[in-house]
Amino acid sequence: MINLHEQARQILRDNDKGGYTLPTHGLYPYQWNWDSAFAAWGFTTFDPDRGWTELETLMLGQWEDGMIPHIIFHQPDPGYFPGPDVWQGRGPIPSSGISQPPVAASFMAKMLTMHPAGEARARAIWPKLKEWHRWFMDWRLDQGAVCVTHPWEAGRDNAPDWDVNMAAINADDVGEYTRRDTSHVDPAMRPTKYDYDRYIKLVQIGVSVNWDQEKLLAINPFRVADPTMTFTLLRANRDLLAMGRRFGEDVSDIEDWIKTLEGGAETLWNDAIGGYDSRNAHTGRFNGILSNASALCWYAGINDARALPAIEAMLEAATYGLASYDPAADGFEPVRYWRGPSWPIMNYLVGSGMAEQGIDAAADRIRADTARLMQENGFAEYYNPHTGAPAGGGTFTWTAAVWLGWAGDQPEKRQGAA
Ligand code: 9WN
Repeated sequence: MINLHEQARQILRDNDKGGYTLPTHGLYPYQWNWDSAFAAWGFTTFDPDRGWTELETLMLGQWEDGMIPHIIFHQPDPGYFPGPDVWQGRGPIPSSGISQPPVAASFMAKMLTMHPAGEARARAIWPKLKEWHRWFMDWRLDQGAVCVTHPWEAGRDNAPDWDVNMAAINADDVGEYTRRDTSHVDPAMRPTKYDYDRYIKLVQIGVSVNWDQEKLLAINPFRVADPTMTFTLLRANRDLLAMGRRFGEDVSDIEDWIKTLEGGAETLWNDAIGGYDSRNAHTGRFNGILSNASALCWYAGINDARALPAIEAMLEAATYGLASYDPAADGFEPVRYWRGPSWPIMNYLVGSGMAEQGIDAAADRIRADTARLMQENGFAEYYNPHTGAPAGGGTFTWTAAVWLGWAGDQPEKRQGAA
């Protein structure tokens, strides 16, 4: 029998660029923020020293204002667009100008439990994470919920959540550019040109004010309060708080952030869909989208019985984990990126959160389904939630990490053995 653990470890080693890990070769040739946090956790299952290094390298990209960028361009690579010349980030290392879901503190907490000897390294990283969280609290709140200022910031790039706000962006003058992603992956599995024109336009808007957050607040046409960001930051602050207490740090502002975010999370509840929704911060209107991010409330420590029926229905409507978009909704596309596929990383965040909150049946199912995806189809970026067919990039770092840290852990239990 093929040893999936060894395969997963080999993927991490092969994607290791020495200090940071690529999501996958070719398609994503740089360090991505939330991918890196998953990679750090995955490495810690067999090489803790390398796991800590991953987080330390991520911190090296931190901007003076506290932001940790979504991509750090350690070495130029023509295989990805848009690269450092387009982004013109103003950090210590060339980078993008936006951030990504702040899961790093939560993975650091896990790593500390797995490898207590790493405490000195965790203590050195902790203040940097705190400044990053403060940056979100200073610049990204709408009624206490966390906003994204670019679809790439949520990590759910072409999710239907953004459609209304994207339609309000005029990208007529975006200019000529050549995409690279569609030379690596089937275009049917990627965002459309319409989407890319707007992604690039938003980058140009950020560059026009040198990524000054105050100026961007006034001119950015895209601002969406998002469950991914709100729930991951809430969870990350809880983990940061617990570690801060243990390290004897001043945590009073983190306690306040948690209260603010709990209030903000409640403002994302949309009765009309029976779920947590994204909200256009410019108009105050809900987007009416039930997604896998709607199911992150448990991960954030909010055990909300109101949210369960719709998520259970989404699980019933798919065969392999939680679809990224409600399979019953108009516009569901089973292989197009964040408009339908099942993503192991989201399955992990949702499934582990449910398990912590005692939602056992759904949690066990998500975990078993996620394991089957990898057992049957290897370590892909995402998968068709009906057939399990692999999609997007292959030999994917964070998928391998999810196997090592969660889905592939205790397989005998999942298979129903005593
Ligand atoms: C843009 C690396 C990243 C993930 C995102 C995923 C995808 C990038 C892209 O790949 O986004 O950031 O070029 O499509 O949507 O969540 O971090 O794996």
